[in-house]
Amino acid sequence: MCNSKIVVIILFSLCLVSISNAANVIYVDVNGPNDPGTGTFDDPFRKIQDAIDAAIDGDIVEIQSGIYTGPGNYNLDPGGLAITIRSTDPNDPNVVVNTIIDPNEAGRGFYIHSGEDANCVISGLTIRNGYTGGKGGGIFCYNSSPTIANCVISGNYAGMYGGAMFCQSSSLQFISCIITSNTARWDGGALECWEGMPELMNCIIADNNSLGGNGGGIDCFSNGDVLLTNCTLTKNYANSGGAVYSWASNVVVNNSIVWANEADDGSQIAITTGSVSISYSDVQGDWPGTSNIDADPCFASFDPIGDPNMWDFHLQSAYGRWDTNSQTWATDSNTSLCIDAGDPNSDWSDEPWPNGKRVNIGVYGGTNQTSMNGNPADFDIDGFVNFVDFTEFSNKWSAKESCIQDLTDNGMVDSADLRIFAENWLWQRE
Ligand SMILES: [Ca+2]
Ligand SMILES: [Ca+2]
Ligand SMILES: [Ca+2]
Repeated sequence: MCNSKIVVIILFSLCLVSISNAANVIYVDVNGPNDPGTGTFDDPFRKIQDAIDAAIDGDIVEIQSGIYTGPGNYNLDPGGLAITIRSTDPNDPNVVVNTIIDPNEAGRGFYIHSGEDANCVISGLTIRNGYTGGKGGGIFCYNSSPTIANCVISGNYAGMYGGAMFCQSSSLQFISCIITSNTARWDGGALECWEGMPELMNCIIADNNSLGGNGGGIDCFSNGDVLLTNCTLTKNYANSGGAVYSWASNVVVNNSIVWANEADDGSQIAITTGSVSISYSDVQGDWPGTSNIDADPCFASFDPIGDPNMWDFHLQSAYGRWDTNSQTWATDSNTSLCIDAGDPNSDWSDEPWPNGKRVNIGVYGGTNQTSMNGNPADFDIDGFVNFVDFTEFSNKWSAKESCIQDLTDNGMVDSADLRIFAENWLWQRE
C-alpha cells in the first residue's frame, strides 16, 4: 500500500473516533413542529423531560428560547445522568431570561435525587413559579451534587423550607447564579441546606423571604456547611438572620457583600450553634474576621424599597464600571471601598486592567465585569505614573504577549502603547 493511502486511512479512522466521541446534542423546542418530536435539530422534542430521557452520559440537552410549562417541563429529573441541560447560550443574559422553566405552581423546576455529580450540569436557564408544599420550591436536591451555573432562580415558593432550593447530603456548586424574590413559609427564603457542603460562587442572593422562620437568604441546618465566595446577599428577610442563619452548621464567607438584609430581631447573620466565618467581606454592622469592612458598597443601582428588577450590584467606580443597560463602561463620582478589597490570594487575572492586582468584593469580583480602579499606566499600582512604571514598560518593549503594558490590548507592546503611556505620564492618585 502506498504511503498516501495509509495516511488517508489513518485520517479516516481518526475522523470516526472523533465523531463517536463527540457529545450528542438533543434539541428541545417548545415551538417545534411535532409533539413529542425526535430530538434532532429539525424535529426537536417539545418537552424537556423527553430529551433528558433520550440522553446518555456526555450528551447535551439544548433548550431553545421559550416558556416551558405543563407536564414534562417541570419536576425535571436527570435520572443520575452526567449530562448538560442548557439554553442555546448560557453566557448571554438575554438568552437566559428568555429560556424559562415555569411549572406554573404545579411543581418544582428540578427534582434531583439519583446521585448526580458535578458532570450533571444545569446551565443558562431561568426557573420561576416553582411550587412545593414542602421543601425546595425551584429545585430539590438530595444526595446529589450537580453543577448549577448561569441560572436565574426567581419567584419560587416552598410551603416549608428553601424557597428557591433545598439540598440535603449534597455538595453541589452554584456558579454565577441570580437567586432572587423566592419565598419560604418557614426557613431558608432562597436556600435551605441540610448536611453536605454546597458552594456558591459569584452569585446574587437578593429579595428572598422567610416569612415565618430563619435565614432569609440561606438557612443551614445540622452540618449544612455552606461556602460562599464573591457573593452579594442583599435585602433578604427572616425572623432571625436576614441573610444567613446557622444551626449546628459551619458557614464560610469570603469576598462577599452582606448588606441591607432585614430580620425581626435585627440580625443579618444569626447562629444558634455552629459558626459563620467571614473574611475579606463587606458586612453591614461589621463582623469579626480578617479584613472585613463595614461600608456602603455603592451599588450601581439599589433602592431597598424600590423594584428589585432595577437593582444593579456592579460597584460604582470613578475608573470604570460595567453598565448593564448600555453594555459599555461608565464612570461614577464614587469609588466603592469593596474594589480591590478581596482576599489577596484570590485569582484576579480575569479582572479588566487596571484592577489593583487584587480581586474585588461582591458578585462580579474576579470576572470580566468587575469595576476598575487606578490608572492603566500605573503598572506597580503605587498611585503614581513615573520612572518606575516607565522601566516596567521598557522591559516589555516590543513584547508580543498579553500583559498590562499592552495598553491597547492587541497582543504587542509598541508605539501605540507608548503614546497612551505618555498621555498618562505623571498621573497621581487624588
Ligand atoms: Ca480588583
Ligand atoms: Ca507607579
Ligand atoms: Ca499594544
